[in-house]
Amino acid sequence: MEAWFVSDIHLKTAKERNGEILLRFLHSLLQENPAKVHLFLLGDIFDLWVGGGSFFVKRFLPLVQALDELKKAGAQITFIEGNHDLHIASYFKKRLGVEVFVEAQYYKIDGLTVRIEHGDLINLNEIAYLRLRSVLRHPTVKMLAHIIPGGVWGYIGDKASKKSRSRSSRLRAQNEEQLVGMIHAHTERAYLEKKFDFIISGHMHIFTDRVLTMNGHKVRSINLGSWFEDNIKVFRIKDGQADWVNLN
Ligand SMILES: [Mn+2]
Repeated sequence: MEAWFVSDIHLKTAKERNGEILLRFLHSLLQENPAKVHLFLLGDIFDLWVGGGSFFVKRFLPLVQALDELKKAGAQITFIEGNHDLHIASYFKKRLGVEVFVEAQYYKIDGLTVRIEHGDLINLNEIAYLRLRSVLRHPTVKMLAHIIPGGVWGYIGDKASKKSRSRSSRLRAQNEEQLVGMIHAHTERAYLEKKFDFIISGHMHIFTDRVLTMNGHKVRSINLGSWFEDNIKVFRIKDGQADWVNLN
């Protein structure tokens, strides 16, 4: 078993640097042992993808094709939606056969219990966002997501991503340790709900990988960071061993 965890690439096009790195990575999985692969996409892979129309499929076509090939070669693919990729099941699930979820999920990987989630519920101070999240997740918006043409979402997204960039630089200005503290507090809250060995999230754009002790049980708490860095790395659990793999 070979599980890979990727999030927060925030791709605007398939052709940009990170689009090419992702494509190369998907092709490498395809060439090695795809039937052993479980690829976890933990949200905000795209800077914007709303609904199942052809607009976004065309925009990211080489990547969509690579995911399709990987799936057909026997890989398992799980996509947890972020706050930038919304209502994607009608394409990813129906057409590509990718599992799509919004909320946290648990998987048994080589005997380890792994909780995965996007991570947009970690920072409880983001009240405005949490409100927006419940609006975006409302069934009426889901319906609209399929009625409004992709190009319109593209326009709204370009505006929104300018705002969200200024928001993330504000977040970054906060003490990084404070954000890591939130990730760990979330780890504790989640552990009380249900036990696990690993908890893996994105969204916070903070690379962190720490072993915490919960009721005498060692838990590994990971945030995948983002692809806004110079060094791109992804997390892997292979034959029960976990490590980071550099992609460039
Ligand atoms: Mn996010």
